[in-house]
Amino acid sequence: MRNGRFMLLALLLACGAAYAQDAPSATAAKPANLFSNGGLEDVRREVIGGQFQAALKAGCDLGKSLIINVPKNFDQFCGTKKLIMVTGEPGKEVHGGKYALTFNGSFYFNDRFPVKLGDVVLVTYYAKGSGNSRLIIHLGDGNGNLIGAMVPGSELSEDDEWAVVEHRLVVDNPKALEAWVRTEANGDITIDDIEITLEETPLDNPVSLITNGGFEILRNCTTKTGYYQQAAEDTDFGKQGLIRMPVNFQMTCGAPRVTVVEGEPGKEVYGGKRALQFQGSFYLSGRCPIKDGDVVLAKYYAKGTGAVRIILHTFDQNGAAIDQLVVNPVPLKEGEWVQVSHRYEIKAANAVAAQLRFDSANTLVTIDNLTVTLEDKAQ
Ligand SMILES: [Ca+2]
Repeated sequence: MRNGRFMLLALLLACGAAYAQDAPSATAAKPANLFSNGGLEDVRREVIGGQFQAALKAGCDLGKSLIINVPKNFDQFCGTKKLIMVTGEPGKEVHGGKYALTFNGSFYFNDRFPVKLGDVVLVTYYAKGSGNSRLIIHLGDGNGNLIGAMVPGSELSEDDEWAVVEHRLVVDNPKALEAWVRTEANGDITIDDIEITLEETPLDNPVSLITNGGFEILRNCTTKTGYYQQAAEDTDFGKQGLIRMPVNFQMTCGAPRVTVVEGEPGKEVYGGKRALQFQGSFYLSGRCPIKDGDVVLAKYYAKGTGAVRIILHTFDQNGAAIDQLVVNPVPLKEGEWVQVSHRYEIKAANAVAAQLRFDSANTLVTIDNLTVTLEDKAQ
């Protein structure tokens, strides 16, 4: 058990490193779905017996019939509390097609697909219900032996609304050759339209000290509880209830508005599908490793009516704040993307980490494709 817990901790830590690079800004043809039954439209009939009977005895809710439908690629129970196929209208009871699946707890699908070290696995599915869910990718050595797992953060769902869940996971186990899928929920969650693809390798992407600089990967949050409930009193997040925010957004610091915008590259967004629009000031959550004498370069694209800058906060090894490195706001052009660059010289013997705070002096600004790198002093 002790080993198991250590393993889990290791996996959670590995998960933190999962967002290693930004999504590429240009994509070619849509990559193939590695998940065989994404819409859950292929169903098979199961008479309650075998593992289904065992699950029923263990208290799993399989519905009221002795013959049930399950997704064709259902594999096995794993602490499943509920497993019921639902039918209905697209956009309502199901997200697409005729079928969706309501479940609680965990279970395995039998899909297997090849992976290798460095692959970036993108998982998307639609969910609604009450609670959190995620899709865990187990890694195997090619001989059927489990050698690790990629465990993303759990994503919130709310009853009245289908919302997309996205995971971006980097295969960091050099022995990994194959992967399979387990779902997990801590409430009754209905899922549909599951897609698993491998991200194309970014061609020309500088290795950035921060992740998700393109603001492509979002998480589901609610303004009904917790931080966002409080923040929503002063900040317009676009709507109330279930909202979607970049995974690397930490908190506002006096901001009348923070919303994700979607659109076309070069127009509403600079690259990819999404950008972040804000007014005021907010913190990104990631901390960049730095040290005394480093020169930090922050580059991003922005457009807006006013000006924008990043204030760099530095911290010591205990996480205590040392300093704020402040640069002048850069004036922007409305309706036109301009590249903004800031340069910061770290002059603190005890500095080990830096955090970024965007500031637009209360003007409305859209930002995208942020990278943070260290200046190469050899040049
Ligand atoms: Ca469906």
